[in-house]
Amino acid sequence: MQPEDIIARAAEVLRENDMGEWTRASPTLYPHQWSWDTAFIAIGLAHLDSGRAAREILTLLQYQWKNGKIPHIVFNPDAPPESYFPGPEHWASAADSPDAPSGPSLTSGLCQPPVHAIAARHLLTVAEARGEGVAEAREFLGEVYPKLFAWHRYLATARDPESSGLVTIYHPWESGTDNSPRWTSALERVEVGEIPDYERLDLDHIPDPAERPTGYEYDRFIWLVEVIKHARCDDTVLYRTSPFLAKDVLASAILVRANEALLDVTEVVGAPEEEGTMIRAWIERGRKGLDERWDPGLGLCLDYDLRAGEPLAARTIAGFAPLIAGTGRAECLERLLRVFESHAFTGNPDLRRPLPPSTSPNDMGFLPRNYWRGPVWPVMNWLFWWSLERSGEQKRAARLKDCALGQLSDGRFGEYYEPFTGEALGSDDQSWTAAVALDWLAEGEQPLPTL
Ligand code: 9WN
Repeated sequence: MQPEDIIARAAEVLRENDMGEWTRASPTLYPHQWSWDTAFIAIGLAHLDSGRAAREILTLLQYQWKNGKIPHIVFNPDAPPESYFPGPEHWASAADSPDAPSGPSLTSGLCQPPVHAIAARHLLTVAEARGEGVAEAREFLGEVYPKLFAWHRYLATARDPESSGLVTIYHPWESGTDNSPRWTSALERVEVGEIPDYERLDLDHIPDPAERPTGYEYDRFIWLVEVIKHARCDDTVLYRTSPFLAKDVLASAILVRANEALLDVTEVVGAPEEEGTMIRAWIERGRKGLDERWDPGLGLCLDYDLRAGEPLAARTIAGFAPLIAGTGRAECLERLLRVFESHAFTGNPDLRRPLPPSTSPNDMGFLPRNYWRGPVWPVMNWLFWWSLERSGEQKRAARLKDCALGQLSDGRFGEYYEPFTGEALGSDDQSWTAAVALDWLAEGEQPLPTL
């Protein structure tokens, strides 16, 4: 496929998944609105229709919880019954939380990595570059700023009572990298209590169950949902009771960059000076927190299990968190780049393309077809490309982008890809895959379609 065909197909995928004011994550496997997917989708949509991109984010924010939390799923009331588990019925009791948005129960009680401010800021960048819709983009930032500030404050307080600079999660789904070996040992320590009978609806939408998490993992995922519902999603209670309590370095790194984006927004919207001061402090604290989780032996940054009181050793893409955060320590960045390009990651000679496998082929938990245990995720390629550009690594960024686009020239817009064969896995026509392709190609010579 040529770039113009990739653009046309990507726009078609977003059109097919467009539900009016929001976009489903994929046609059948994920018929609802997901939190971090929304942010990436808006980054792509910005090139096709800036107003629609703004509405994508605004729709999600309508369901923001009173404590600032942006829920990880907003359920589509029109999705076919039995299309996704756990669906809205399963989360119904989360609406009992005093922090839940009023109205019918339409959200999960979890959250996901905070890409939203990066996406919101991106809308203005795209408008400025195109010389079109700048006033509207500024107006949009004025509308979302207080909500994004509340979201980041929630993460900096309720999700970090230790003021460590690192975000705490109660469930692997909150990391967005659900069954990554990052969480294996913490999950092994979870003793599963009584869980309701459930059916794995996800397995109906993919050709091979080996591409999805195992039953062992799902039992733990569902048990943790029970624990969270039982605590009425109360952060203070969960700090006491959740058997899974971990500091997530990837979400924390994304938060550092999202806070930088939010700081830019404070200037655009003329936010109170003390809010800018708070955001600056969060950025500094986030970088320091990541520094403290650096493992010199592995040359990676490691998550931390608060329950066990120990680092969670695994070689996964999350280990490159300081690269994403743009950490101040040059020796750390150099070492990270060496590891990124070593046999353990993109330099592995057997890879179809030098793209980062979600888990290193040298890690014990590596499985090349299984979800976050090895496959390459296009949306993560975008995150690394974007971070490399921001770290002044233009050449490396360009190489990564070319390889990532080469992978997408199969036109399938897979959710993830087998690293050695390049086969598309999981769902086809995944919205965020199409969105990042559009963002990569939008600056080229090719004319862009409208949505
Ligand atoms: C659970 C929608 C989401 C992504 C996650 C990805 C996957 C859900 C699932 O799909 O998670 O949230 O059912 O497997 O892991 O990152 O946001 O695309």
